[in-house]
Amino acid sequence: MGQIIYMDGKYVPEEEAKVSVFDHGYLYGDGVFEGIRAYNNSVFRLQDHVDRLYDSAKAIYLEIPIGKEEMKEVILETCRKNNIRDGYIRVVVSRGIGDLGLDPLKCPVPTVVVIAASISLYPDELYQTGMAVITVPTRRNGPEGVNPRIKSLNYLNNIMAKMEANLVGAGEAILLNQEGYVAECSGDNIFIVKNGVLKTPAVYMGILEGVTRNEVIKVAKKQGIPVEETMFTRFELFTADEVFLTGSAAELIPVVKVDGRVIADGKPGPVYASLLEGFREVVKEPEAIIFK
Ligand code: PXG
Repeated sequence: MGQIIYMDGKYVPEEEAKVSVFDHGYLYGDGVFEGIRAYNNSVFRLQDHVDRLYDSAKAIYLEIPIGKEEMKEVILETCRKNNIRDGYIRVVVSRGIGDLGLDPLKCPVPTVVVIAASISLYPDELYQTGMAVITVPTRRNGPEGVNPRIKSLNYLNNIMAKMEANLVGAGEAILLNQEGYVAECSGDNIFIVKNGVLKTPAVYMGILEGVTRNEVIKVAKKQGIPVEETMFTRFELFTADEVFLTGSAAELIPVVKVDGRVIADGKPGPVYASLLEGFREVVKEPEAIIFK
């Protein structure tokens, strides 16, 4: 069955959900987006995602034509229209239709799209055996350009990194920042465990402040695991006791090899297992309920 898409104030069949070739989201990657999970009839951390969307928009001088409360209701209603209780939601706000020039002032009305789809989960096996990843030559763009805190439609940097990983059969790409410190992956944040301490790059290192990342930090604190938001290099990755990645789609994924170095004994570790269990408890808590 075709999906129902929210587009510019209307719920339309997917065949009718078409974006103009003059939309600056298409012409220039000029826009912002969110990827959100629904679990168990509830949208996970809806407020956090909506806040990040509006912050991203603000940073690129984009005024979203509806308010946050209406946006939350639109996201929930799009889930209802597609009968989604567990799924993956994509919100896209682009600059809108303009002319072929760069000037965003020629785009009077932003385009707003919400898609609520079922999620294709990663194979269970990945969570048991872990993933091999590499650091890639493409660096995370610095905050002096398109700040990595902006979840912009301009993901070319991340896509190049992902290609570099794909080409050598690695599951994800770790990007270093401009100074050579570990930043994050193409679509996930990164954590290491060393001597019982959980470490993740600080937001000022030039990363997207992941909703899953922040949740994992909270779960760790609740479990009494010390957490440091800090900076570290590839050396700390290679010599870590545990490495794992976080993201809305992936949740928590263990990493067992980085650039050919086997991490510890090559198996997902106990801190990872405990955090995954804690996280999967948290997502069960009812929050932004879809069907009342
Ligand atoms: N860093 C980057 C650069 C991201 O794009 C995350 C971290 C994790 O953030 P959340 O809030 O989801 O915990 C993301 C999220 C995909 C895909 O298909 C992933 C993301 C965006 C679009 C697609 O893997 N990213």
